[in-house]
Parts: sequence; C-alpha cells; structure tokens
Amino acid sequence: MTSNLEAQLLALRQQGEQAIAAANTLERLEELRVSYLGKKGELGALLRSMGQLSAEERPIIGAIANTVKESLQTSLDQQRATLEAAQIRSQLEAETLDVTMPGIYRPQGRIHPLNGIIDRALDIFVSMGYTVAQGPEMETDYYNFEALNTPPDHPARDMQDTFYLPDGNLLRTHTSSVQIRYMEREEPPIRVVAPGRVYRRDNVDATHSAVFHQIELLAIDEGLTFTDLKGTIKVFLQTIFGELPIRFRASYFPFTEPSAEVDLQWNGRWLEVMGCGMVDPNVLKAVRYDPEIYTGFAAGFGVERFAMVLHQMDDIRRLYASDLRFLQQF
Ligand code: 2NL
Repeated sequence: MTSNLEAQLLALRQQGEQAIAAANTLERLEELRVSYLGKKGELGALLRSMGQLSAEERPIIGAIANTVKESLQTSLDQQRATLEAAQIRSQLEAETLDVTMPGIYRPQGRIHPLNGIIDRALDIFVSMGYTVAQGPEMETDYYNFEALNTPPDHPARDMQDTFYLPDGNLLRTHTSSVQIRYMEREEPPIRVVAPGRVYRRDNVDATHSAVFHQIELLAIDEGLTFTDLKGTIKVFLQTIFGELPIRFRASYFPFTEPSAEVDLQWNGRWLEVMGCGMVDPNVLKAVRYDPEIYTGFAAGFGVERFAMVLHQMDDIRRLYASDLRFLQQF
C-alpha cells in the first residue's frame, strides 16, 4: 500500500514537472496549477486516499506528499517567472520606437501681411479701450446706407458701385453697418472697432480689388470733440508708421460732419491713408441716441492700402495670389 501511493506521488511529480516545463503560456500554466494542486486536483485525490494507510505509514507518505507539492509549486513559480519575462521582452521588442528616425517635415507657417496689419491695428485700439465687433457681409440697404445718412440718390448706392443680390440685399461696402448694429444693441459710451471684408464693384487692377479689408472705429460719448478724433488718429498712425508728420484735410462723407482725409508724410510725399469725421447727428438719430447729449467721431481705412504703403508693394493682387515667394518675405 505504502509503496504504491509513494510511487503514484513520485509519478505525479515527474509528470507534473514535465508538463510545467512544456507550458508555453501563462494560461496553460494556470490550467496545470489547478489540475495538479487545486482543490479538486490530482495531488488532493491522492491525499484523500491516505485514509486507508496505517498510523505508521501516514506521516511518511504525508512527508513525501508535501515535498511533491512544494516541488510542483516551485516549478510553477519558476515557469511563471520565465513566461512573464518572455512576455515583457516580446512586448518591448514589438513596441520599440526608433527615436533616431527622421521627423515628418512641416513647413513653418506665418501671419499674412493683411492679418498682420489687422492684428496690430486691433491691438492698438483695444489698448485704448475699444471693443472689437463683427457682423454680416451680406447686408440690407438700411444698415449699409439708410442708417448712415446716405440718401437714395447718392452715387455710392449706384448699381455700378455696389454688389446687389437678387433679393434686394447687398454685399456691404464698408464695416459701418457693423457699428450701426452695435449701437442698436448697446448704449453710450461706445468705443468699437470693426474689421472685416468689404465689397465694391471695381474693375481689378494694381490698386483696386472687388473684395478688400477695412477697419472702422467709432466713439460716442458726452463731450467728444474733433480734438479727441485727431489725438486718437495721431496715436494710431504714429504707432503703425512711426513718428511721421500727419495732416487733416477737409473732405466729405455722408455719415460724418465735418469730415476729413488724413495724410501721412511718407518718403517725403503726402499720402492719403484714412477718412474720418464727427458722426453726423442723423446717424445718431437712426440708432435713437440723442444728438443733444451725445457726440462722436468715426474713422475708416483700407487694410490693403496700409499694407502697400508699409511694405512698398506696387500691386494689390500680390496680397491675394498666395505666392509663397512673395509671402515668405513677411
Ligand atoms: C474711409 C473712410 C470712414 C466712417 C468711415 C462711420 C461709421 C459710423 C458713423 C459715422 Cl457708424 N462714420 N465711419 C466715417 C468716416 C470715414 O471711412 O476712407 N474708409 C476706407
């Protein structure tokens, strides 16, 4: 009886160790652990038959059973460690990054000269307390002309000058419409600057484009005078162009009275760079501001014109051509 059980235990150990050594996955190893050492495993089955043994035989066989159990457990632990190490090694090999590989070349982008001027201009006005406003490029006759004191027979309203849409709307010819909308929803004091695309029915040449960019500014308050307008324009222009002489020359716009053109002395010549004036009382009335209480000033300029003067360009079309040989100079 003794020798029979002993032989069975030793056979179990040999068989178990062979199987463990041959296990090549952690899952297979776990199956073997359960089938040899688990509660319903083979070692347990042999131990249960120890009940038949005599009192002298039992401790001897018990000791053998313990060594078998320990040596199987040790083999399982070793094989688990081996398999885990192999798994980590293959994962490291599979997921290796070659940090010496060349990168993917992405050309450096830069700010378009028009956006550069828009950014600089907005920074200056924001630093003076102005708010940036935007609005629709398709407008009604009211916001583009009527509210701006531009009578129906004014030449600016001519079909030759403005893009009209079949539904009677139009493409805005200035960003003043944005400021009318802004005044409708806000109350004075107002400090607003409106950059954006505007449209004119011009034939395209070196100095004209049917689509261009404008920036307008508007201030409404109690007690604003032409002096406030001059000071604001002077600070703005001299920040952009440097400390050059500027002058104001009488002019006319339907929406301002008095109105002026602003000239800048650039390379010894007077260059017209902006239009401006005191907001016409009729414009204030259109947005229900009392012209007896409030006055205001406004000004507007073309961004393309600024870009051409600043960067000494001779053709406005270069600004739209997306030719990198040109754009990379800025
Ligand atoms: C120019 C001249 C100007 C304005 C724009 C304006 C706006 C409102 C009321 C009154 Cl809401 N005026 N804008 C005033 C004078 C001149 O622009 O040469 N632009 C390219």
